[in-house]
Amino acid sequence: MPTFLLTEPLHNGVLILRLNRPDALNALNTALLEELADLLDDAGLNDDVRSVVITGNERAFAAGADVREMAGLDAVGVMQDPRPRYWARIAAFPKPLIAAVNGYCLGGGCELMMHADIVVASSDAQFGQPEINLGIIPGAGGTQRLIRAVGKALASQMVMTGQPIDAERALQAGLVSELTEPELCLERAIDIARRIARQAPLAMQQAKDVLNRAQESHLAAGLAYERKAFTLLAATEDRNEGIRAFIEKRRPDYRGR
Ligand code: CO8
Repeated sequence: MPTFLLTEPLHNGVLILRLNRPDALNALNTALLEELADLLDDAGLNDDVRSVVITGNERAFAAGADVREMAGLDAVGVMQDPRPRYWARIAAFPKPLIAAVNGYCLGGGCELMMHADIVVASSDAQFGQPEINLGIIPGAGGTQRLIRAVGKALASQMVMTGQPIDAERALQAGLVSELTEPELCLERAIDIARRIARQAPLAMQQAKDVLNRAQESHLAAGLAYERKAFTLLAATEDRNEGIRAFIEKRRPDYRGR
């Protein structure tokens, strides 16, 4: 049974995951990351799960990797650390992942947030990569994903100074897609997740795959990849259903086939 992650019963195809280490501002220890990787693996295989919302509490999405746990690791310990494997499984989650971020979103927490496809942030959220203050650097994609999200100057400033940016700045920089009042953040993320959950699942997974590919490939390769995915979807029943429903002026009934 998970102990550091709370789940809510699946509703309208949306699974809600809540990071649950309130005494440590949801610091991501190894056990929490393993639970998260396991849950996302299961959600990826469960046809009833169409989208996932991940959130923390009102004080913190997550304040980083667990510094106390890290303190016990020497170079060999870091080399043998199982966490990179958990991060890889989180990154491979094939369905839409929406983060609802209140409060601190720092270090490994910011890196986890950047694994989400869509981020809704509360006006009180703070985003940062403070690892430099500990004599280290981000180790779960923080340099690479941040620079792709906000560009070189702001990413360098955040990584090199360790100082966080506020929610307004994160919105301007494109790190998050929407801002809300603190008490509305989760609700808005669930709204978005529900809307996504109503769409054709195979098209949604292809959309995620192709969007992610854009971060890793040059334009011509990305366009070719998009074209292949677009063509593949022409073989699905849901594509025919979607187009037929439009013409017949009714709601589509998608089956994931
Ligand atoms: N790890 C462990 N415990 C934490 C962490 C953390 N990252 N952050 C907060 N806590 C704990 C505190 O120790 C404290 O516990 P206690 O009450 O037992 O002393 C409790 O949470 C509450 O925290 P504070 O009392 O410090 O709360 P404040 O409101 O005063 O301050 C801050 C909030 C500013 C967020 C402060 O807690 C802080 O600076 N936290 C550390 C932030 C940080 O440095 N994060 C980066 C960590 S390093 C990292 O993420 C590297 C990722 C690499 C991943 C590689 C994987 C392979």
